[in-house]
Amino acid sequence: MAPTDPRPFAAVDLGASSGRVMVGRVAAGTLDLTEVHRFPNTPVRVGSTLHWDILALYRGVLEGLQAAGRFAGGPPASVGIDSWAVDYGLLDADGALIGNPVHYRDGRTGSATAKVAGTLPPTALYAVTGLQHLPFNTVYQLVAAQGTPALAAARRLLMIPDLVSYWLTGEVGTELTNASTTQLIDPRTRDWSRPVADTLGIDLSLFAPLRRPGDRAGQLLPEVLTETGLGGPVPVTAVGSHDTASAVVGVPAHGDRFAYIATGTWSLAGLELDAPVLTEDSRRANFTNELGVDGTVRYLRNIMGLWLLQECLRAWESQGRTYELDELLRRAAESAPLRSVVDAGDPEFIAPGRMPERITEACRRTGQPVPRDEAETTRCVLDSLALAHRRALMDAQRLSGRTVDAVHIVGGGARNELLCRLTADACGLPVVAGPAEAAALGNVLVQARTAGAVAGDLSDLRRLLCETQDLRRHEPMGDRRAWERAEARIADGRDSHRHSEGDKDEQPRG
Ligand code: LFR
Repeated sequence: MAPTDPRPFAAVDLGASSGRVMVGRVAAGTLDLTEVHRFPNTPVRVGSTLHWDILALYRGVLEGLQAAGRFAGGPPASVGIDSWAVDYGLLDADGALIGNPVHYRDGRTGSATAKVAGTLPPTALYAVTGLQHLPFNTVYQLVAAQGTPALAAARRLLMIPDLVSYWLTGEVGTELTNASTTQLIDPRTRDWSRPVADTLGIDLSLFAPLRRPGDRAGQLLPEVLTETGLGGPVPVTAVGSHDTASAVVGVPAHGDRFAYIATGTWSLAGLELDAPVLTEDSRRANFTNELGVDGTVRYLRNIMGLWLLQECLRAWESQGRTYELDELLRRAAESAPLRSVVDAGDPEFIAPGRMPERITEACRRTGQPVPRDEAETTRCVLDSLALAHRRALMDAQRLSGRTVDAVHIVGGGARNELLCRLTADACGLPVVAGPAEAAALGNVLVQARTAGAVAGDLSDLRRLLCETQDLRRHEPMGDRRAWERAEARIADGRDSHRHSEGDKDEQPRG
């Protein structure tokens, strides 16, 4: 093989609604990505607890690696794994999984947030970890699990991508970008915060040693090679195993005057910084400082994202009304703009179920007209997301002192032209849409750099994306004052909601 021949890398990318295995072929000037296997990720409620069906996902990974080998005509040069964050599996003394990992949308952390706030005030927790308050952060899950037989029997805790990596290689490790979503890492030292763990009674020895994106994470076990039909040896490389970390590597930006929105189930809207912002203003605005690839910080806020629409579609389907997304989006585009908007940062939308009704209730509560049909509900969701994108990017610039000239929308939402157009209009900035598979591309690029198929820093990797990926540009249009007025409606609604809730544990909301 000539040194410049593209080499195949397999990216396992597990999302909240589906998993996929992609093969990326990489060389200087070349970056092609092909999906070789996609499988559903269907959570299962057992009793009152919502679980991930982790073995079904692992089967999908094995089938995907087999498909990758067939597609590439031989074993991939390496495998990398990324997934959603915060969730974990527990292993017993024999290394066997104890129970199915619990889904972050499960309600078990209900009282743990107040318990943690009572032990370690939110201000102190933020000053050390810089993580936004989300009720499902690993810290809250672990405090909720304290006293359970499962946690008592646990000898190891592996985050979801690290668990898959362990099953593939037999080796344990805790990849740093995902570890930073536990709320147990200090983003200044990029290491565990022992004071936070000790104060909350969390045993840090449960975690395997930290590894960084680009580190070697082992080799596929002989039984995995047999199962997948791959000839060995096949190395597994640690990538930005938090899908959002990989997605941000996959942002096709020039320079540093850009914002990104990684869209999918969530919208993760923010900036890439060199150092964390740990101020009290930042905490109040509920901004997070997650760790990124190559020493970067992902300064962003979680926004409910297309989950709102996915849940509406699911609710309508269960009532026998199935819609084609394209048709719904076309009708939404023709619906009256900004008729009613909801706060797409409100944690009240985290749990599954009854989404159209919950959106209607939120409109009613804030004195706005309720959506009259599915197209108006869809428009309300997209207007609300665009407004939340605007709010997050304005806050991120104000709080960090970094200003931007363009917004990159990557991930599944980059295919949603209406969402991209509304975001450009709301932000008053050009939006560059694509690539939709940014997480898999970021995953592949970090592996390819470790293997020597490409070289350079993030800006070099991004240059390759700019040269090879199809991107669409949306210039901002329309009257920005309409968005300001809609924002005022949200702010009023939020204040009155806060007062009626009594601002229970003084946790911020984005
Ligand atoms: C996106 C994501 C977000 C994280 C959420 C829960 O897939 O990883 O970054 O906040 O899922 O893990």
